[in-house]
Amino acid sequence: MKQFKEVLHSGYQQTLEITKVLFESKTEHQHLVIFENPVFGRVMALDGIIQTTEKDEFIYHEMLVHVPMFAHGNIKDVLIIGGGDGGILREVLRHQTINSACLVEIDAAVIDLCQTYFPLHSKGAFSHPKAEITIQDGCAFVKNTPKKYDLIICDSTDPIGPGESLFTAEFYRDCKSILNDDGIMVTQNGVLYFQMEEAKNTYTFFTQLYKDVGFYRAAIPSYVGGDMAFGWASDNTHHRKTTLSLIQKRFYEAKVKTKYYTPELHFSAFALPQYVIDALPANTRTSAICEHVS
Ligand code: AG3
Repeated sequence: MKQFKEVLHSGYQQTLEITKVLFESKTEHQHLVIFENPVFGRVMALDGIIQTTEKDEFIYHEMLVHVPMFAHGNIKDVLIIGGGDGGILREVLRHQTINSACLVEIDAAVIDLCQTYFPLHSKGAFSHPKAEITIQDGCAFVKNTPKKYDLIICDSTDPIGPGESLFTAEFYRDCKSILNDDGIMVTQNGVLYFQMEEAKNTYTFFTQLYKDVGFYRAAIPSYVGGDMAFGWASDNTHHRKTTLSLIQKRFYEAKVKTKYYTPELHFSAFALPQYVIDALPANTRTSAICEHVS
């Protein structure tokens, strides 16, 4: 039996059965493989690390989009860094109140191949009139764009290879300079149990830049290891603490249909386990604790 062994965490690897390899090549930037697995359906891996699967993608994409969207309530312009599979773009475009969704992906091959092999990730989002697609390194884009955004979603790979620059102080600084005062930035920050250092780094950089910093969580089975952390940064200290009743009101009015996200999950996702709070830098960690104010 053919197997895919993921190389991400030291001392622990997940192995997936491969029923069929659908595509494999070295793109301009990374090694890309798409294969079929009995549990997750089609799976895409970059440089040996699973990026997305047909069956569980909805959890990650819905949480990375709808939590900041409904916490804020008036997002107009969205910037997506990475996200070449189109899943984030698809969820952003479910919000009919937005003006524009700009996606910046370094690897054109990821967009092309995902449209072919994962058509339900983008569901036509790449040709939506509000979508603006740029093939460029996200770091260079955020340094040079004259535009400002209400929401920046960093749908990156792990900080290895091309994704490494998306976890630096410089990148976070440049993002802050193109974020509107009331805006929110969210990031994929790895699986907390295995990748705490990564979460700590982002947290430290964010606390140097923003008034309100935290994480929220969701477990995505193919990102093995329990809760994945999503980084949160904003100068508006209220967004992270938006009340459940307001989130519910916004969600029901928006008529966004979801498979994972609910207002109740949104509200509870900000609560952090004690071991995570303890691991965050002591001088800054009080802001990670989420007090919901009514
Ligand atoms: N990008 C995030 C993959 C992270 C994998 N890391 C891990 N398993 N700890 C996903 C792209 C989906 N649009």
